[in-house]
Parts: sequence; C-alpha cells; structure tokens
Amino acid sequence: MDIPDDHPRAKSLRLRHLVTEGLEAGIVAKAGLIAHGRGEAYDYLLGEQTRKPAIEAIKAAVAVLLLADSPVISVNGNTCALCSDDIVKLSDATSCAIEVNLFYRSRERLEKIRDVLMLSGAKSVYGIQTDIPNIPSLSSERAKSELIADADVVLVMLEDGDRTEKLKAMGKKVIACDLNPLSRTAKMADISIVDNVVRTIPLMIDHVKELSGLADSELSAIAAKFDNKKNLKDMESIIRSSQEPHISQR
Ligand code: PTJ
Repeated sequence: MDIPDDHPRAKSLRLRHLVTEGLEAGIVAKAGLIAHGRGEAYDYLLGEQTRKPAIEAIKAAVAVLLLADSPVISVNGNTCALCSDDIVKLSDATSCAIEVNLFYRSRERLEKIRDVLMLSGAKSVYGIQTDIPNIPSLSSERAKSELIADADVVLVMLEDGDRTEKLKAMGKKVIACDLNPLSRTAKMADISIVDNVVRTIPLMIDHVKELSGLADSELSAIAAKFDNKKNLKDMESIIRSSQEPHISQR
C-alpha cells in the first residue's frame, strides 16, 4: 500500500510497513512487531529526531569501531527489515563483519536475513552455519555465535536485554542502539545510542567520513571522553520533558 507523501505520519507509517512486510517475508519475528511499537513510542517522545546526546554517542561509537581489531555488527530481523543497505555501507566503511544473531532463531530466518543482506551488497554474512553456543552463561539462542565470541567490539541494535551483560563479562566493548534509555541493554552497554536505527546508521556512516582521518590517539580521546551514564540521563531528561508543542503538531 502506498502511503501518501502528504500524510502527517508518512515516515513513521513507511517504517511500520517495512517491518510488517519483513514479517510477511519471514525476516521479522512476530515479537519484532511489538518491539517496533515500543520503539515508536519512545521515538514519538523524542520528536522523531536524533538528539544532541545521541550525536555524541554516535561519534564515540564510530571512534571505537575505527579503533577496533575485530568488530562485528550483530543483525536481527527488525534491523535487517529496516536498514539492511545502510548496515552494509557501515560495515564497508568501518571494516566491520556482519553476523546474523537471532533471539527467535531458525535456519529459515537466518538464511532469509543473510539473503537480504547479500542483496544489499554484503560480501560475507556470518552466523548462519554455527550451532555451538559459545557465549558463556547466555541461555537464549543468541549464545550461538560465529565471530561475536571472538570480537573485541560488538554493535547491537534492538536487543532484548540478556546478551549485552554476557558480552561485557567476556571483556568486549558493546555499542547499543536502543530508543529506550532505561533498557537493560542501554544501561549495560559501553556506548548507548538512544535513537532510531534508521537515523543512527546513516549518521554513523557520515561520522566515519569525518573521523577516519584522525590519529588513533585522537580517536581514543573521543572514546574516553564519552560518559554513558550521563548520556543516558540526558536522553531520559529529553524524553521526560517532552513538551506539548512537538507532540501536538502530530
Ligand atoms: O529478530 P530476533 O529473533 O532476534 O528478535 C528480535 C526482537 C526485536 C523481537 C527482540 O530483540 C526483542 O524482543 O526486543 P525487545 O525486548 O522488544 O527490545 C527492543 C528494544 O529496541 C526496545 O527497547 C525498543 O524501544 C527498541 N527499539 C525498537 N525499535 C527501534 C528500537 N531502537 C532503535 N531503533 C528502532 N527502530
């Protein structure tokens, strides 16, 4: 169904359609619709814009990715449906591997998500063949990883909350993109970008262009300066003080 361009919520409705079409194509899990709805609510309160603290988090995240030795972008059903092209562009720009890692894991979904990423231009997509749970004490299916277990930095998006803690316990740096600043994932990650993945990934690509000329010492300084706790507090304040004007315009 075509969404009229002049519909006041056209952008948001188009994202909904990407997710529902993803469900019909067997890419998105049923629970992914609920996760998307939760995200929509937070995004609404953010005025559906990337706020200043999120830009700071994006900058720190890109610095960390550029410094990493074996970074991995973890892709699930929702992120594949929403922004597979941009995920591949970010992976190319930062030499980050792409691994499909699912909570509602099935061979069929893994392969369908891999195929979409390949169509978006990915040269390799990991995580499809592996069946060995190698993230210690993680009881969900997300424990089955190919490269994530050996990565030094992992980018997780729309996470369900149980994995970041375990990845941290393995000594990894975790970058999260999650619209909910109160989520377990956002609190546990080293860098939490409180923003919509569809805005964050293109902004990360822009920041790669900006930061890739910097020396490692300068990138390290950007990463070290970042304070995740403070950033989450700032994002929470923005949501809590969300004033009538931008809400009533909708
Ligand atoms: O594809 P699978 O099998 O791995 O399943 C993945 C889902 C998404 C079903 C699973 O991870 C899940 O249930 O996630 P939760 O627990 O609902 O958490 C999702 C988090 O992502 C929530 O905090 C949402 O606010 C947030 N979120 C939703 N949409 C977006 C988002 N964050 C950033 N961008 C979004 N578009």
